Amino acid sequence: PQATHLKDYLPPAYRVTHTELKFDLAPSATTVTARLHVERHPEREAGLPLRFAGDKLSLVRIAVDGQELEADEYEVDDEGLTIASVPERFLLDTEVSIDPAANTALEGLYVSSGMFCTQCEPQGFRRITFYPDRPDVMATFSTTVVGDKTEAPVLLSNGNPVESGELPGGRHFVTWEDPHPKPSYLFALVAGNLEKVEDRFTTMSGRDVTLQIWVEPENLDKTDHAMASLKRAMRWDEETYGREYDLDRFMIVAVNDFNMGAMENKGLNIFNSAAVLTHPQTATDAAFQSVEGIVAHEYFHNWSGNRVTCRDWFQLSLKEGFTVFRDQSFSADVNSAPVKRIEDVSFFRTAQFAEDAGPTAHPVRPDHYIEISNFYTLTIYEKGSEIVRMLRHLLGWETFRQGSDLYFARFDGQAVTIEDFVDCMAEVSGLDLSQFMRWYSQAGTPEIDAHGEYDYAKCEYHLRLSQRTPPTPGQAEKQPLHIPVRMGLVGTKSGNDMALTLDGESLGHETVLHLRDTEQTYVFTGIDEAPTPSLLRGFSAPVYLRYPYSREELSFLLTHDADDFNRWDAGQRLTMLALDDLIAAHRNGVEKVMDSRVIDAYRRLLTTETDDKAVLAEMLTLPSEAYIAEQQPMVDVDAIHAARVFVKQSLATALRDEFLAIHEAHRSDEPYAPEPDQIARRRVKNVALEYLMSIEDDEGVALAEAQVDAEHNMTDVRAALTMLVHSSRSDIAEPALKAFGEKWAHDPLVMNQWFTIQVTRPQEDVLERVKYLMAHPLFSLKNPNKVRALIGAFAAQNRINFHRLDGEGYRLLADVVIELNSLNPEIAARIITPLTRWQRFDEQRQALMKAELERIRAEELSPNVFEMVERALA
Ligand code: DPP
Ligand code: ZN
Repeated sequence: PQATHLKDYLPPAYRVTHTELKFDLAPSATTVTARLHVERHPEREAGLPLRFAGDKLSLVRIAVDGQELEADEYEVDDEGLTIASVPERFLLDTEVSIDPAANTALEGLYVSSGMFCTQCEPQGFRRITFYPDRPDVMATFSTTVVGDKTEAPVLLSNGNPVESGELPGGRHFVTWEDPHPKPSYLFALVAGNLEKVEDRFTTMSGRDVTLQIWVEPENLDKTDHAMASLKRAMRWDEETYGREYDLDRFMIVAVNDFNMGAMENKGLNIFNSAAVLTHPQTATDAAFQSVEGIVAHEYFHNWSGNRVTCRDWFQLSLKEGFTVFRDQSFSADVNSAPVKRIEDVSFFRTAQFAEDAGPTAHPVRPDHYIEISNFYTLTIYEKGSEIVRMLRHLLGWETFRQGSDLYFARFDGQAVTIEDFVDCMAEVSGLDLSQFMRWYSQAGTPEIDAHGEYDYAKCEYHLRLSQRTPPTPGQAEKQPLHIPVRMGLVGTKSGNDMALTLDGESLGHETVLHLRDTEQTYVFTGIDEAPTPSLLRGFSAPVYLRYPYSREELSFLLTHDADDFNRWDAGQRLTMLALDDLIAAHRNGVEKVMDSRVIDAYRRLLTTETDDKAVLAEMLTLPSEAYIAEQQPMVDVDAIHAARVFVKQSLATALRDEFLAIHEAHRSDEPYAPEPDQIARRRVKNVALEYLMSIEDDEGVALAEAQVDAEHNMTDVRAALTMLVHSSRSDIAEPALKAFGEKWAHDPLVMNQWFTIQVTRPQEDVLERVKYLMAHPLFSLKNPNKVRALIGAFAAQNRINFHRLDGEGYRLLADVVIELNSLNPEIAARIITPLTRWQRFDEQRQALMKAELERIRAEELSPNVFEMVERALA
């Protein structure tokens, strides 16, 4: 497979301004008739051949301006259609036949649970018809869908329905018109036996919009939360960004087999059922919150993505980074803002840092790719969002909003670049953002080293910051970045932020330092007591920050830092120092001793009254094994696991009564609601129970068992059942697991949780369980959610067993990758990720992981898996 390079970008030779489609649906032989209004692109020369993409299409008929083409006038190969000579402006008519039932890749038109649906981003449309399948070709669409009246009573596409009727042979049709020009990746079609829940929304200018969520009939009771989230998101986007919805209806459809979370097709969002369906008995709080965020994300794309889209796929973060930033801000506004930030950063520092440090590291705007589907990554999405967040902080909200308004006004209906976005921000603010643009082109996580010195005699505090970005594949040399470092100095006696004066300028109690050079020193004057610095507040830039904090300083910040995020971070750092010692002790075979300062800090947390339960729950949560691993130079999975278990058990033993009291204080029988306060209480309660269960305390076990039996809501049931299944109390766990499995056998989303609970058990025999469950009648490699719930969860969350020294965990994953490579290349290329991170482990594991990668490489590979393996072994 060939790489595509950003530097080679050219506009297409021919573009399409209007697209008329007709689908005659049948599972194994659907006919797609297309009439494309084609013209030469004004920026390209005349007389070029026409080249449209097409993949797995059987061409039945082709005509230019009504004239059927002779066999020697065109050519069809594996990647598309070529016509040697075409007029400046013409109609292209084609008819192709496709096989949706055989489409297990889930790109283009496919059948899921008996229903037709599409996924076209990034390059699925070329599996539907011959087309310039690239985001800079924007056309209006008119789509007629013809289907069987009983099998597909509902026929949906983008825009507004303009005509419908009966046809002979028990068939019917609906014609849809989408007046907004759009690229092919936003095309959607759904047909099947669906039912809808309907609501209304009045926009800020008073227009009435019909909102519909389409689901399989048995899921009608699981749409309330998505609908409420949609209305909140629509209002929020009006109030916060001044963005109004622009069609008469907005539809969401839930689909069981889906590669992504959801897709922002114009007016017809298609969702993975896991990202839309919720019910207190079937979905956890985390699932409720994730649905809220994803519904908002896809809705926000209507402006940041659809009205203004990407010129080419290298600009993917233009829409994704900005939209993730928008959905994170929305979730922060409607839930606990500090907790949203803590959760996002903790995920970011675990997963994106790992990506940035590994062989698949790439810039937020990559400069080449083999398979663009491989670039729907944490770097493009989450690091892209962090960059937009930095812009928001550099400009201030008001100016940032002006920049956003300018961007939408100037580029409405166009396909643009990341420069276009950043230039709007520079224009409204007058800031020079040229150095800032390096964030988009340089891969790798920058490291900041900070050193502070207090000069008693002069009442000065000297803060020295230096930055360095490590080399990444293809980028040996790095330039310094423009890094905003939000900070304060906390008075050691008062515990308050001190007044900051820098170069004679008074800056208030908190400021943002602009680190631009490799090294800079800041001299704060009038500092009359030794301060403890609180740096990178709110994680103001996506960097590693190193500062040689003592444990006393961290305990101090944990209590006194005015920034909630940094208070949490101080706790994490304190725990990390203890974990480092314990990891070393485990490796050296010496006795482990618990740091009493960590116990004291936890005791204070457990016994001090706090209003913010959500933050408390975060503070009580230990860093995950994956997070701890990211902090180590070389990952020792067994030592990390043992050290973390030791900390958990030591805290549970020392603070048993406090944990019991906290659990008791946060119990409640009120009816379930997915509201921040209730969610926080359940979190605190279940975190406390987890500590008690780590020592299998009798009272803790009884509480867990009772919580499963009570069946009050899925959050509590899943948490307690997981603790039991992961404990040694199989006498209680096995019957509970069995009952759960029987009760929910009909609900795939619940059964996925049942798979995950089992494959994440720390017990050594879990691999047998994974294999057994893969043969379970409810498991299928063809369903991406099941693959993620079983294989993905095992590889990512069960680190000690995935990394077994006999290599059996690696072998299992490689077998799955090989099978998925032909079924669903996109999912295969994602699920392989843990194997690509071999560099971080000891030699023995490195050899085992590389051997599996080599075994995969010997297969006949899809471009997706080929690219991942090549990068991993480069
Ligand atoms: N559906 C994916 C998302 O919304 C890709 N656009 O991020
Ligand atoms: Zn998106």
